[in-house]
Amino acid sequence: MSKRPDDEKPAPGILAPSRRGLLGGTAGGAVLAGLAGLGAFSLSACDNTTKTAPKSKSEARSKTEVAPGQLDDYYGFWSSGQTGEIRIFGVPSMRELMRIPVFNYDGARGYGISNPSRRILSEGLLPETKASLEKKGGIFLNGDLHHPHMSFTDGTYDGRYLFANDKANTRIARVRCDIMRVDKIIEIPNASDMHGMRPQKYPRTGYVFINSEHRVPIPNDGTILDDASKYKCVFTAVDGDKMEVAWQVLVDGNLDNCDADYEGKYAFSTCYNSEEATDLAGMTASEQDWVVVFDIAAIEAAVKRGDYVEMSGVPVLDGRKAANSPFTRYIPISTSPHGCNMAPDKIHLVINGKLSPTVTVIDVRRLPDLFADKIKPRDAVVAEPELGLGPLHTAFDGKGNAFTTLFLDSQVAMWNIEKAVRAFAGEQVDPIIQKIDVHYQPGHNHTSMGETKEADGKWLVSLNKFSKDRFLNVGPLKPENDQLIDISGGRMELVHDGPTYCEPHDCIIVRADIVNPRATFSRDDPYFAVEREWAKEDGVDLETAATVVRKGPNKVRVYMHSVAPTFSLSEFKVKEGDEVTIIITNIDDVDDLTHGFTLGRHGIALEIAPQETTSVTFVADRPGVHWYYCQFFCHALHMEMRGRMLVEPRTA
Ligand code: RUQ
Ligand code: CUA
Repeated sequence: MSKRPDDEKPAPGILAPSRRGLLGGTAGGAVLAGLAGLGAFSLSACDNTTKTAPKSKSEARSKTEVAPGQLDDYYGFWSSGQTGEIRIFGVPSMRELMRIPVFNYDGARGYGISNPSRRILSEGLLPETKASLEKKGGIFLNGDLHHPHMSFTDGTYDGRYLFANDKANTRIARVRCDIMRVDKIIEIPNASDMHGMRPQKYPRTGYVFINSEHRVPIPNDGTILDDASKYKCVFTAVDGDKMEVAWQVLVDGNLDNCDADYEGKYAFSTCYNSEEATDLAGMTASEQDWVVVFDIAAIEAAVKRGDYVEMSGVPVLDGRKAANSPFTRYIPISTSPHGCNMAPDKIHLVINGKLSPTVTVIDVRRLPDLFADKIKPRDAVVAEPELGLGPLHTAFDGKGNAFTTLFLDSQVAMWNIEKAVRAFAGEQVDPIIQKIDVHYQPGHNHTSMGETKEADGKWLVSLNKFSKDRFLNVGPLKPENDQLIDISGGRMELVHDGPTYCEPHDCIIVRADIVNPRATFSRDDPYFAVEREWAKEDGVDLETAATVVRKGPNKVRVYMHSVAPTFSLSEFKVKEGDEVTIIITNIDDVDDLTHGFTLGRHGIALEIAPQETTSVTFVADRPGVHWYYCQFFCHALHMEMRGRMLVEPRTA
């Protein structure tokens, strides 16, 4: 293949060091070895390792600039990988606006400290996990959040919820978009390391589909390590309304990423390690893996009939290949496919090759025939364009074009779906429109509204795993580089470099009118239902409270409220050894007037949003005076917003 005229020219005078050299010497070596086996090294794109500079600095700046006081057109919801939180960005300014703690501990906001957050972090854990955490503080402090996705109604975002996976501790979380806080987290049974996750698009979410990536022995009781036949992998549908597992399907291989169609009929997962090995050499030995298609109606009917085995309280169906299952079909794809992206045309599903330079396009209209065994699995494939090295994820502009990240080439390829279909049918037509360099090694990419039927073709973000020389050197660990690309003109133009803390895997870009969070809490919010119950039981009015209620010889509840710049209790007394619960209500009813409650030398900090009630429980084991203060700047006399807790020594 010769170099395309449209390939981006190097910026004058800038020569980039070779990233390929680096990868060849490290973990990339294994990937490259796999690629060599596939004979994929004939692409000239390999040689294109130059930097891209925007046409002119001021031109690029004017496109992304959101002037002081002006608002962005889009909310970006960014994952943060091993940081465990979701970040809210403004697009196109790429300013980070807020963070939502999800699986992580956040001392700024008391997430992992306050009772409401600890309930969320502990309640949905499996019994064996709860038991194991008992001696370790009761909650996990970390997570690995790869995929944030919004709930859908009729094929587009509906602004209700965000869902996110935790690969590290096998969980899934739901964020309420009205308050931008997590309200439920559940651990998935019979699984290990939840990875690919997508909500049902139609008729609504509905299900959240989630893949367990690593295969584990079932039962995983310590008696099995080497017997690969005992290792299992499940595809899980979580009921997004109830946040409970609806059903699981046993599959062959390791599942990776997933997506759902626009008709509510099918879900799809990429699947590697068809070899079912437990080491790298074994996992990449075969030249072929699959995309697994799940027939949702067939699965639901079987669950209804009771046609399943129950494992850990969950219906599990057999969708393995050898079982000739009515629930699944396995479409062969070259080895180790990764991203799985449904196009907004509602017809084409794009499977990204990773170790193969191709993406495979499936026409979902052929799937009924596939399930009826009228066609062979590969007959559902309608295109397989060769795009470059290491295709990982694909995004769409809603105008028939697709954008695929090329991890090894450090490029994004823009290509036309229809032309790819025609080329596959034998026509002499090149589906590739343009390639640009990104810096460096892109993983996910995402377009504005791109995973919905309202894809608008304005912006593309390339989430690059390495930034290396693009920013000031900050030490051995560098930020990632999330690059903003303008696609509104029917071509790609790189307009912004955005450093991000480890490690955004994925993001979504949502039109601003869809997201409408509250400015203050509602007083009957379920977030603090438990605290309301306590107050009722104790005959306390939360909004006027200033009282200590003794609940037993070693147990007290302290009720107070805050109004800038005072706490309703400027002092209170408890006894050494008391289990103390402080229940505090911010009665300020003003936008942006958050108070805090920090209790010195007790590791306690709370965020109390306007009209919110929260609480914290601890043992008062240090006799003496301990100051508490407000840590969110709230008033000219914010520094004075404080009080004292006296812990009286127990004499008897
Ligand atoms: S996966 S780099 Cu965790 Cu989203 Cu593809
Ligand atoms: Cu209240 Cu600072």
